[in-house]
Amino acid sequence: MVSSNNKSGPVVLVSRKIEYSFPNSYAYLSGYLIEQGEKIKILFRKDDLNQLINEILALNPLLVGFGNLYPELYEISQIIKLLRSKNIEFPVVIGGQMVSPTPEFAVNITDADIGVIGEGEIILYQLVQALRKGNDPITVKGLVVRNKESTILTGAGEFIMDMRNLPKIPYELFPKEKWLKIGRWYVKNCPQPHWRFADKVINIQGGRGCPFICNFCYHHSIPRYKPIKDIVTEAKNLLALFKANMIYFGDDLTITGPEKARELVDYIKVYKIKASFSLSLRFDVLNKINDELLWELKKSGCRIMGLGVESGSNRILKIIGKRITKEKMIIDLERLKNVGILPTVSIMVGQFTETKEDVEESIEFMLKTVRYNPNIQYAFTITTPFPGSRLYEYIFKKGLLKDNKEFYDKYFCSSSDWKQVVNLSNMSDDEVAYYFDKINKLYIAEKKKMLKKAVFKIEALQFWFGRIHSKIEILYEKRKRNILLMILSSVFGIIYIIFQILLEKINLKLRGIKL
Ligand code: B12
Ligand code: SF4
Repeated sequence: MVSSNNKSGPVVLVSRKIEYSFPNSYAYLSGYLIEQGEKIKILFRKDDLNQLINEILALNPLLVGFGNLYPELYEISQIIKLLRSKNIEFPVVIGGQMVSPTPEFAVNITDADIGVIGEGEIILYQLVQALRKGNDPITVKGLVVRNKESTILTGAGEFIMDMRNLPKIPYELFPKEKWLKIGRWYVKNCPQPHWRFADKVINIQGGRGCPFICNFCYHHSIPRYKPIKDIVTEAKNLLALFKANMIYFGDDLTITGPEKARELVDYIKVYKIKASFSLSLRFDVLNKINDELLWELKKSGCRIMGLGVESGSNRILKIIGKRITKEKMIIDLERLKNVGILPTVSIMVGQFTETKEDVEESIEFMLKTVRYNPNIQYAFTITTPFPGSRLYEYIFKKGLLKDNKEFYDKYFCSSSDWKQVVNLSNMSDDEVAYYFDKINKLYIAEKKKMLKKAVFKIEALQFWFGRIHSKIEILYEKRKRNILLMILSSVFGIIYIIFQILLEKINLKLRGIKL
């Protein structure tokens, strides 16, 4: 039986490093456990894994938890390997998207004792209670448990049905210098007009699950939404608490139709919110929002709209399950340009049965929209059939891969983010790579044609200046007592801020974006 020898120890959860997004999963997990009176410690993964292991051991935890997205699976298995070499006396628990669709595989490949399937708040709490009382974890629903001889699935677990009952997020556990000033992260890593240097961004989750089933996507739970009024109230409180200027509605569930967009605009007015916001939307929803309401969204603060184009071929859009045509998407992107909302969009190459002609249509789509609005921010990916998606099922049905392990080996055989794991298209591997490269290059070339040269020079300056700033900060962190470095760091810090703000202003002007 899986048990813990530290029955009164804290629950230790090890999150990924915070970079450009707030870790919602760990925020809600810890919030729920704290509301139940549990002791929680959140650690963040670091480059020095031995130091991380020592920190975990020093806490004598009841259990240690890791997890979240599939790309983290390998690194987490390496951390668990190191932990195991210390003969630990507490269970290792994993959870998140990397576990839920393939639970038995995930615990076996990582050598974890227990996997939490689906939403973790209630299940993890029930597991914590069982471990504290010395009960067998197999009595808790929603788990996969590895006993010596077998792997046991304990059945469907409980989740929070009413989104109004989501726990309060214990922000004090998540260092705000890491997640609040996201504008600074963008300037240092990929300067773009969408995000501003001085942005302080709060993250609002509008719901969970999704009623659609795009063929590349996975959801472990049914769709549920928070009332718009609650979302806006939460935003108002957080904006005040963190003196933030921007709201990030990260999931495309916040606005499910024009009536929700209307509610959002109205509540923003009622609560007198003076902040910018980024909204994620499906194109079929944007299509139903008329021009007048779109203007109102813009006036109420909508600066960025995140949308998934995915393909410029109507045939592929149908296969994905997008319920929209390229013609309608082009009109919608033009409408966004007309009201001054900055779109961020994605296109994938290598979709199921995709041909060269389909990708050429995506390229044409991209070129047309960039010509109309060179401030569109595109991201291109190679289709990856992540576990849980319809495409993942397909690769085994069609015998393209043998099993979960083969997918894992192929996914983790290179560290590059943009690689082809399985070819689902009607193109050869080389052709997929060629077209992926082609769309990326043509995008950059078209932007260069459409925007003034100075824009690129300024963004390069912003980027390099940011890198130098990071280097000085690291140097200072290492030798905090060195007075000369302290003076250098603070003088440079002030010049840095002034310089970045100035560069940004010029850049936005050159791009024709009003502040
Ligand atoms: C916001 C978001 C992001 C953000 C932040 C992700 C993050 N790590 O927080 C960013 C933009 C960084 C991102 C990036 C990617 N994402 Co993303 N993302 C999302 C999105 C829209 C919301 C996630 C979220 O915040 N959910 C809210 C929280 C509360 O839910 P949760 O994360 O599922 O956590 C719950 C449970 O999973 C569980 N749990 C999670 N972790 C743990 C740990 C323990 C110990 C336990 C017990 C339980 C547990 O309990 C939590 C609370 O209930 C989802 C879609 C969705 N609506 O879920 C896709 C989604 C998670 N992303 C996905 C993917 C594929 C990616 C990328 C790989 C895309 C890419 N090709 O680059 C990258 C990977 C980045 C990386 N290096 O890991 C897939 C995952 C598919 C899969 N089977 O793994 C999803 C489901 C969307 C999809 N297309 O299918 N993503
Ligand atoms: S891609 Fe977006 S709309 Fe499609 S299923 Fe996933 S979350 Fe839902």
